Amino acid sequence: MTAPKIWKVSIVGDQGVGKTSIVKRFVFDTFNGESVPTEETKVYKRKMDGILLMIWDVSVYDNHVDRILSGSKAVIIVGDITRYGTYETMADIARYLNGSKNSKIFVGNKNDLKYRAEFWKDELKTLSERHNSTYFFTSAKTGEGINEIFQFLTRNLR
Ligand SMILES: Nc1nc2c(ncn2[C@@H]2O[C@H](COP(=O)(O)OP(=O)(O)OP(=O)(O)O)[C@@H](O)[C@H]2O)c(=O)[nH]1
Ligand SMILES: [Mg+2]
Repeated sequence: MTAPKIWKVSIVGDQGVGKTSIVKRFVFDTFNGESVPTEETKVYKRKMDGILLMIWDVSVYDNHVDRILSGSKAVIIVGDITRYGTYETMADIARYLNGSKNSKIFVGNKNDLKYRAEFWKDELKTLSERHNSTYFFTSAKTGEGINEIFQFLTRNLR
């Protein structure tokens, strides 16, 4: 018998971009419109494609960012497409992580509100190309694109 693969994946981004909502949609297939700031980093689990994903929902208040990100197979960097400032934060985080081994995936969340978008494909394309990576649009509200992020990880990373 081979040992199960266990991967740590961290999800980061500005306050309120929908990190917790994305994780809860993926793990429990639920969405509640409530806004409860994540004060402490929390780990969720789900198995996919034979890999146990340990998903770290990183609190913006966490002071141990290096510890959190170290050992992450991938870092999902999320922005809220209705707030341009959250895109700038995505770029800052990606720059900060440059040189680290973890793969970066860029996510524009709240795609159900795309009529209010302040950034879109051009910006995410630029950012993901700069970091040899890829991007997805998601909506934790409708579920659009959520499984695709994690499927991409399990199928493309080894
Ligand atoms: N319309 C819409 N609202 C969303 C979506 N994802 C999250 N939200 C809402 O945005 C707000 C913030 O979502 P959270 O999941 O708490 O965001 P977060 O990034 O975990 O926030 P912090 O933990 O405070 O950093 C909540 O009111 C959510 O219901 C989405 O895809 N569409
Ligand atoms: Mg949260």
